[in-house]
Amino acid sequence: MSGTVRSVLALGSNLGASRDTLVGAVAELADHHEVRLHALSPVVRTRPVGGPEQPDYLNMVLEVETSLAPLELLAHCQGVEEKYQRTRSVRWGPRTLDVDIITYGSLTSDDPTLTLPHPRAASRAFVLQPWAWMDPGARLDGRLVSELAAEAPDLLGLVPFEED
Ligand code: A4P
Ligand code: MG
Repeated sequence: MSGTVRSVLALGSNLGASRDTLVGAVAELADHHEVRLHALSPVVRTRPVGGPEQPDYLNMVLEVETSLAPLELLAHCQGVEEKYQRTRSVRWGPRTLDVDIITYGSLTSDDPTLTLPHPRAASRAFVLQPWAWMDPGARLDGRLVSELAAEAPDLLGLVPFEED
């Protein structure tokens, strides 16, 4: 791969066999000749933020190195969501798999099709805390991700995931 960029992706699932879905999704995301897996966070169990009454989520983040252009990476992520029969009925509603692009190098964009960095990431512990565990020096909007996580309102509802 030439001309690669590091990108942080966030995964979430709260329907079906969420743990297996996350493991499968990581494998599918990395199964592309222009994507290389660089780092993985631990899996966390989180209280739902926003949306209707719904089950807890499993969340994690990963960092990839890619030569895909931003919209190509988004299409790849959406292709993986579709493999898990993601349906988009209710905004912030329950889902088998959500894959969001949190950052793409240092690119910023306010395009609604692909907003970068992800507009809600800086206030969500379910993204920030696993990211800080994966990469303690990571920064977002010039701030340490670990500090942003400590300030996020949903941090108290987050616990490391343990198998039943
Ligand atoms: N889009 C724009 N920017 C991006 C980006 N950086 N990454 C567009 C990915 N997609 C981006 O997304 C809607 C549109 O956003 C896409 O067509 C894409 O072009 P979607 O995945 O279809 O819809 P969504 O995920 O329901 O909406 P949204 O607004 O992305 O939801 P969020 O903000 O991702 O929140 N609570 C816990 N504990 N854990 C969770 O994982 N997730 C959500 C979803 C809410 N509450 C949660 C969790
Ligand atoms: Mg999404």
